[in-house]
Amino acid sequence: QPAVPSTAPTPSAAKPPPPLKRPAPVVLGKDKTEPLKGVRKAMVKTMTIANAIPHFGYCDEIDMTALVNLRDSLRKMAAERGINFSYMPVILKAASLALGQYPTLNAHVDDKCENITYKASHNIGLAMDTPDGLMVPNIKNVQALSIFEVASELTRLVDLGTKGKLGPSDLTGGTFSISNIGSIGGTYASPVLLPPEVAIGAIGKIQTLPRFDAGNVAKAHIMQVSWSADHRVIDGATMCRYSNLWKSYLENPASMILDLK
Ligand code: CAO
Repeated sequence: QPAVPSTAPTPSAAKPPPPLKRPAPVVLGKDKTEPLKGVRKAMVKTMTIANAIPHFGYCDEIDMTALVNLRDSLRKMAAERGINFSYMPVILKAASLALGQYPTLNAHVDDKCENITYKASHNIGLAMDTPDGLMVPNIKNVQALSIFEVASELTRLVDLGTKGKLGPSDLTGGTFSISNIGSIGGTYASPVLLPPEVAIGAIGKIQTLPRFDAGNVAKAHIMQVSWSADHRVIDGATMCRYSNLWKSYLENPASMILDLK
C-alpha cells in the first residue's frame, strides 16, 4: 500500500533557529580583584540610592501584532532616509503621548522627597548595553519630536554608545526611562528607578504566541512590560491607567495619529 503523502512539514524542513551568540569562556585560574571604576562605580552609587526608595511593580502584556505588521514598511521608508527603524521609536513616542495625560509620571522628586517637580520636557532615557557597561542616555523633548526624529536621535545615541562616546549632555536630564531588555531576551523584569525620576518601564522580547481573537485561537505578537514606580509619590492606579493608555497606542498605532502634534 503506498504511503499517504503528509502535508505537514518534516522537522528537517523547519527553519533552524539563529545560532546563539556565546562569549568565549573565561578561565581565570586564580581569583582576581579589581576596583569598580567609571560606569560601574556610577552604577553602584545610583542603584544604592534607588534601592532605598519604596518601589512598586506593575506588569501587563501588549499585543504588538499591528505594529509588527506595520514595521516592515516603516523600516523601508526610514532606511531610504538613512535611519535604522526598530520598535523603540514608536514605543518611546507612545510613552511620551501618554505622559502628556499623566504628568505625575514625568517628574523629579528631591533627595528628601519633600517636593515634586513636574517636568515640562519628556526627556526619555533608554537603558543601553554598551561596551563600557549600562548607560542610560535620554532623548530630549520627545513630546516635540516626530517618530522619525525619535528614530534619528536613537540611531545617534546607539552610535555614540557603541563607540563609548556618550557625553554628559546625553546622559543627564532624563525625566522617565524605558529599558528594552527584550532586544537581548526575556519577558518580565524588575527595573530599578533612576532617581530623581519616579517611573521606569522594562519591555520584554516580542514573541509569537497563541491568543484568542473573536473566540478563535490566532497568532499574535506579544510583548510584556514591567513598570516600577516610586510608591512615595505614585499610586498603582495612576501607573495602571498610564500603562493602559500607552498600551492602547501600541496595540492600535492608528490611534496615535489623532494625538500626534
Ligand atoms: N522584541 C523583539 N525584537 C526586538 C526587540 C524586542 N523587545 N527589541 C529590539 N528588537 C529587534 C529590533 O527590531 C531589531 O530588529 P531588526 O534587525 O529586524 O531591525 C533587532 O532586534 C536589534 O534591535 P536593536 O537592539 O539594535 O535596537 P533597539 O532600538 O530595539 O534597541 C537599545 C536599542 C539601545 C535599547 C538596545 O540595543 C539595548 O542596548 N538593549 C539592552 C538594554 C538593557 O541592557 N537593559 C537592561 C538595563 S538594567 O541593567
